[in-house]
Amino acid sequence: MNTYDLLIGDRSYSSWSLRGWLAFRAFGIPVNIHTTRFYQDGFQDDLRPYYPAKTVPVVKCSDGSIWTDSVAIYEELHSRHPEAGLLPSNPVHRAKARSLIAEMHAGFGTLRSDCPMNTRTAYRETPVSDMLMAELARLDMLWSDRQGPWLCGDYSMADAFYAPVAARIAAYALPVSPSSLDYVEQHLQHAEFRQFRAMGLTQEPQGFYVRDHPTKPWPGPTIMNAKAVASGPSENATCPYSGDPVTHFMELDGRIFGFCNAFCRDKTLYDAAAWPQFMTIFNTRA
Ligand SMILES: N[C@@H](CCC(=O)N[C@@H](CS)C(=O)NCC(=O)O)C(=O)O
Repeated sequence: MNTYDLLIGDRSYSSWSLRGWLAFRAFGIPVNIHTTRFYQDGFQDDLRPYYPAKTVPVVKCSDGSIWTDSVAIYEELHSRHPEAGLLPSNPVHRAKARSLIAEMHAGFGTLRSDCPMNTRTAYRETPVSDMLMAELARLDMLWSDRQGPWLCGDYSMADAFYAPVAARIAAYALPVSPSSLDYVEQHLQHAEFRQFRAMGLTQEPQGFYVRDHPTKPWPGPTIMNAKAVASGPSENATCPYSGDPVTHFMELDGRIFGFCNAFCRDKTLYDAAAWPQFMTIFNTRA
């Protein structure tokens, strides 16, 4: 059985990384995650083991192959794990999913450059050029014909490719149809999207992505009000994620929970309800 190493960029900002990460994590395919940061000296060093990759996401498979692009990543995973459901099994829906993915991968340049993904901040309003308006109208058209809450039946890679677009519409308060707003809301509620965002919040912000528009709270689901605390004891002796002994602590609802390191604690702190492993402990009274 092959193993996979996935290198991604800043979780708050790297839209292509979100797609690559969802290709594994939204479909239950095990993967070792490695993180790099843009605009820092280490970026080229971090990419070197993935030669000839120039960008993230990139996958190194234990068979020696390197997958250097988000489309290559999900297509290769789909070929190797056809049962995982990255693409719909219905041929008509599958063709539609591939068309939607291709259009996203090759297009929407104005949306991408005017409104870079930033899941740390939401703006009350954003100036919208005619070119951006035309791309939003195209999204309204593409998203209006959905098979249920998601684009092509069950959640598929078509949805994963549009997850960063949904994040942009939410963050920049972009004008789209009520039906498109429902679809955006689906993404904001999606557990894996919420997990990726929560992990991003554990990292230092990068000033490059900040825009000078009036801000508002992130429009996703209400976050449970947890806070880090210096010491235990906690209700749980072992980390909900690793099973290792607890060393870092969090208070929620007047109760103390423990984790094996600061990252496990903080990703929970930023959106506890997004993590089924934690919620299993939370929903079991000690
Ligand atoms: N076509 C690539 C695009 C990937 C891409 O542009 N990644 C950005 C981050 S979202 C990146 O690595 N930028 C760093 C750079 O260009 O130096 C894909 O789909 O994977």
